[in-house]
Amino acid sequence: MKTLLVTGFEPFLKYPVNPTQKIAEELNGQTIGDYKIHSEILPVDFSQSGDRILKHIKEIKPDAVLSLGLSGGRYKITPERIAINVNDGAKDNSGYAPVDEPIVEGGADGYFTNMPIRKMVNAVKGAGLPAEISNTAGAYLCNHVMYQALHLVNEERPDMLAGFIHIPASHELAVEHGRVPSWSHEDLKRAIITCIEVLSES
Ligand code: PCA
Repeated sequence: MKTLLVTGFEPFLKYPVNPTQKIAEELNGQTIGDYKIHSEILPVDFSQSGDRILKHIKEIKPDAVLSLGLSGGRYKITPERIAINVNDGAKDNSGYAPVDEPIVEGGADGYFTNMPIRKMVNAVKGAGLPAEISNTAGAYLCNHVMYQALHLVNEERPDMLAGFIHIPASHELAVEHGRVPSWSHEDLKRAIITCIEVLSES
């Protein structure tokens, strides 16, 4: 049996609910294919989230780490292709808004995920749910944790798989927020389970 670390994020900015938190919490302890899942929730905080994901990886020693983030306004499941070495964006939950900062001083400009994202997209579509590869994870916290995990892969853990999936809002969030396209929690979770099944098979 292999171990998969799944991470979700806490609520942030104008989103009082983060659907990735509920998905991660519900998957915790489950077995999907060859993977036993261990979930953790990350803070939306530039000074903490990177250290937290690296600490979880060091403690849990997963074979793969799949991070989930909300992208309010997207209407498909979007596995991310690349993480870039930039922190730039709106205030995090501690009120800090970086401008054009490197995540890792002297680190690679970017890292491609080593997860089978094309197969994931095809499998999610095959399950009847909309999906496409995204070519930008932005420069906010989602890109930040994806970069941190892939930097570790490239520096120390070449055998570990690391990737990131942005998901649309859930109906629960859309009801609170008022103006964002949304999916049911069940469909969001089914899409993520489908991606984990692909990981297990490849
Ligand atoms: N989405 C944000 C950070 C936390 C989350 O769920 C992002 O896309 O960077």
